[in-house]
Amino acid sequence: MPEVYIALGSNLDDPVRQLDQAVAALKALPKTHWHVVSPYYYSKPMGPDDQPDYVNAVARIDTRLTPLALLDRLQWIERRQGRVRKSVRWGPRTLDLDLLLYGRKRIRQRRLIVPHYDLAERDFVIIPLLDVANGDLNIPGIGLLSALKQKHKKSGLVKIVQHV
Ligand code: ROI
Repeated sequence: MPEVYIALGSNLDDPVRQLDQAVAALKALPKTHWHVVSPYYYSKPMGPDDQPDYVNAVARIDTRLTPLALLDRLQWIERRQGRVRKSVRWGPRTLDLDLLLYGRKRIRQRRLIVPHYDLAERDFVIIPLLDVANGDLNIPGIGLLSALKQKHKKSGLVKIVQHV
């Protein structure tokens, strides 16, 4: 089964709860083996800064769902958690689930670009990805994950300490 990484983000309506709920939904996906979710991080919004800080994380699963079947499932989870697609680009959202990597596949379709087009530039993706993937993960078209580490070393991300 391909190794699949999914980015989670939320900045509305109790973001930590949104991510907890999304993790539960990912764990319940059919044809899928759950691995792990990274720690959650607070991050400053990329895009318009008149919106709340985000909570971000990255999850790893193995799945036999095809990329588009998985995308359908992710969008269904987003909608169920109150995601409304607005005209404002990069506006706030209750839940964002981005398919970052699907094994070694490169996908360029109207609905889906994998690896995620902006993955390497986003500290709120790379930092949690480093928590759950090996540095020797080779990202198609980009290269070794470990090579991106330096670039995001001084990120402003703040790890959320989990109270168990
Ligand atoms: N900014 C942060 N920090 N985290 C996100 O998950 C996020 N998601 C987005 C945009 C609006 C680009 N900005 C973000 O979609």
